[in-house]
Amino acid sequence: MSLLLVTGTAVVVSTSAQAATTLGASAAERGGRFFGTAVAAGKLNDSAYTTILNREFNQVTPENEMKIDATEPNQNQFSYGNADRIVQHARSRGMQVRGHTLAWHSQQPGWMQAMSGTALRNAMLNHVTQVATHFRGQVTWWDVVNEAFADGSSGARRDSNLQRTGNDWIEAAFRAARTADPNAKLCYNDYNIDNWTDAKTQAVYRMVQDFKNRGVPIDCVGLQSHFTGGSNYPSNYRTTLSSFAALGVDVQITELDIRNAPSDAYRNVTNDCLAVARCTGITVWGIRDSDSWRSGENPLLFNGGGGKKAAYDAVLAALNSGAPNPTTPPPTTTPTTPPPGGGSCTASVTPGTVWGDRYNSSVTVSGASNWSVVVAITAPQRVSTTWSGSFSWDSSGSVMTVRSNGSGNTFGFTTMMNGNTGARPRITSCTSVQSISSPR
Ligand code: G2I
Repeated sequence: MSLLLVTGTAVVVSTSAQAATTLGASAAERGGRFFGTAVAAGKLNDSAYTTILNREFNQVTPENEMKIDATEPNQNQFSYGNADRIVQHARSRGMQVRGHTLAWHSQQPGWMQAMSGTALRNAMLNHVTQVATHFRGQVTWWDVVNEAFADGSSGARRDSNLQRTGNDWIEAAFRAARTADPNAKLCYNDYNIDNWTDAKTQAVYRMVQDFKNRGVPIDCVGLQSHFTGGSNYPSNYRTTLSSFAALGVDVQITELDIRNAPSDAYRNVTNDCLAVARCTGITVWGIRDSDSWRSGENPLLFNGGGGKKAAYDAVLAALNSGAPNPTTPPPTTTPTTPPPGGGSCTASVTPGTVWGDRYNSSVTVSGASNWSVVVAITAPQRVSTTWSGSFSWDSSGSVMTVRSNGSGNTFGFTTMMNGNTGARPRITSCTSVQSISSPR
């Protein structure tokens, strides 16, 4: 209960069970998460726009104003006016800022597009250093590198002038950003890395895993999550979020918009983020449908008149029914699949080496020392080699049950692809097994 004084009259208002009424406030109550939006400097004079911005959101990403062509239009001449305006608007209202983006193949100024080799590498590093230094202390997260992987099944880097300076250009950018702003969280950001089984998702996952293993500074992964007709919300989205998080990075949904704004998909995205402790927030890519880069698809939470759409209500309700602030710090590993029946252990898959015809996987179990994990393989793929567990198979040959055999909590196996290069093993359950020698 709290006491609210209104022009001298005491009014008693019950606040104990009152749900938050804005996206940002509700997200903040869910473990200090944020709910943000892309902002265009040119719209900060539109009061209908800023009314919604200031009321609903507690995080802002400049939509275009921190891109390379905006901040360094001529080599070594930096231009921060529009970006500074957005940062000032946000920070004076307690909104956190995501910097977008320091190194990208797109929206390069003409002078940079014309460069290559060592000159381009040095110009890129200088840009990262100068811009991250200018915004030091004002930007919570930086999209250090944006969209560096190719679409499709190759799992390769995207060809670009930056990529042609050498495969290490990404880690070089991250190291330069860390030096320039040691307190900013440094993120890799991309689209089409939402579906866990996509080659692009797996390739980005392996890069982040490699960076963590080698001590390259990386703190977060941004999933843009532009869901169009051809790139729908995938049912394994939560697995993707939790798998990246299990590498020891935060994850954020950074540019969310969904064609025609179906409430179900918006609700699912929100619930998936809330289910993963290290999913620290969601940014939608614009406020009203009319502000969207895909305005013809009406993909946002507010209509052109600034009215709340059904998807807005779905997101706010999902946020409000999420678990409140966790009392314990988020775990560094999160379950790939919630264990059935109330939860006895969790198992997460780490992708291993991939060859032309086969790939390795390892599975780590937490929460039990005697366990039984069921793993589903997609036919015609077949497991050919196993280690560090006791393996048995059902009659289809596609479902294997792995029991602990005293060799630790990680087991592994090799899967022959047999022509299906996309599918990956799925954990269907993890059960803690009572040891016979130690009855309770
Ligand atoms: O393409 C959607 C997004 C994909 N991920 C990275 C984001 O940075 C990207 O944002 C969009 C902006 O929403 C658009 O506003 O990036 C586009 C350019 O790659 C932006 O479009 C540009 C137009 O190309 C320019 O002609 C225009 O002057 O927006 C500029 C400002 O309206």
